[in-house]
Amino acid sequence: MAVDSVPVGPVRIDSVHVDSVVSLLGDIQRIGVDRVRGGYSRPVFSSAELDLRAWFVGQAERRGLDVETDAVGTIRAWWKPASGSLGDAVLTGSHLDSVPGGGAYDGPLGVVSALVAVDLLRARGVEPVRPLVVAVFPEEEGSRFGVACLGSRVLAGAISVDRALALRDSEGDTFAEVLTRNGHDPRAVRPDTAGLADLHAFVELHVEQGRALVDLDQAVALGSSILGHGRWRLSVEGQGNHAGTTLMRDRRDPMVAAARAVQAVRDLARDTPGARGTVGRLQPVPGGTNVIASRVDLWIDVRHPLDVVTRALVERVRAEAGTIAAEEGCTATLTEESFSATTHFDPVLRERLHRVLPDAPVLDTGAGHDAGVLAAHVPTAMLFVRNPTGISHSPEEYAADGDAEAGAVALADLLEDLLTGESDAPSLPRRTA
Ligand code: HGY
Ligand code: MN
Ligand code: MN
Repeated sequence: MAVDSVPVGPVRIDSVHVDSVVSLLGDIQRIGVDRVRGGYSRPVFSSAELDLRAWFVGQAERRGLDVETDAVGTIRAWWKPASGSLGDAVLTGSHLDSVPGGGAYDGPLGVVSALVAVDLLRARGVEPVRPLVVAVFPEEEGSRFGVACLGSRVLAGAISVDRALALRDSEGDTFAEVLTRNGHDPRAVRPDTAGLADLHAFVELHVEQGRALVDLDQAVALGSSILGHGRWRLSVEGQGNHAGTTLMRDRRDPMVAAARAVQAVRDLARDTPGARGTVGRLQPVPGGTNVIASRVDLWIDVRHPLDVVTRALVERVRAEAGTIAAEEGCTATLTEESFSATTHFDPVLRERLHRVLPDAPVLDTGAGHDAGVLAAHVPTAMLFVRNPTGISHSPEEYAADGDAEAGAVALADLLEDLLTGESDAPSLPRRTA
């Protein structure tokens, strides 16, 4: 395991150009800035995310990687070994799309660190015996089409192609239409579980979205599991009307029922140990200041280590929302939009990687990732980088320069072990497709 000095700013090591995470993040720091919310808004296939994609392809091609983009918009940049098959590849990477008003690191840190890891491996003179693929997954946040990890779910067969292509954004455009508009052929969209099963391993680096590494005073950690999580849409129907001419006793105001439902989500989740319940998005129709809404849609994010508890909590929300709606003269319909079971990362791979990074703590996470979806088909691991604020999905998300560079070095260490196969670790379990 080579331990590099941690370069900040591009340097040349033995005639190899080694970028730094800080300089590459600096390249993209003006793309997708959201002047209203603060932070970044980079929905998949928006002009901002397209600019980030183009930037990534340029960086990959500058490194001599062979770049391809599949029908669902997953970019793969290949570092192919001098000889040998393209099978048994090691996958790394993350996503470039963001939540509305998101931070600078959620997604891009994993993509940028993978590019720097390629530089570091080359500067070390590493000769991979198997390919390395740096991937950018589309729509990890589900901010445009409502389903998180949409691209990796399609690849893993975790969502039907028909349902994925029919998903609509807030403008009413389907995923199929947006793919077509961006030069992809929706008819070519299909799962690729065989391709996933052929991978040697997947390691995703991600900024930590909590404070554990701050409290542990460590720069990086390995991941153990991802909390099960799901998204449900609650639609409350009432009677739209005029704010001035409608007496209070005559109202069936879905906004009031929705507000009570938000409180109910908080109360029920707070009363369920280990649960998290969030309403981060609420949309009245038509949404006028002087208009009693006819309908209010709100989206509920519920998470818990035990999927059965998540489901039971959601059923209590459904019952409570129904009661509240009836009391307000409204109706309420709760629809599941996506669900990811609690995922435990591959213990054999994690033990092998822990031998490479013996000081790295092992952390679970409450945040979903493409790694959580692919883990069903590929031996998968995550590498977290310290976030001093512990805040994420916010402009306050942060990674100190030294930690960001240390994360890329740690990723290079892990990839070196996986790419050269010189570890004495037992071989990874092979998955059936
Ligand atoms: O929602 C999540 O946990 C992830 O950031 N998509
Ligand atoms: Mn996120
Ligand atoms: Mn993320």
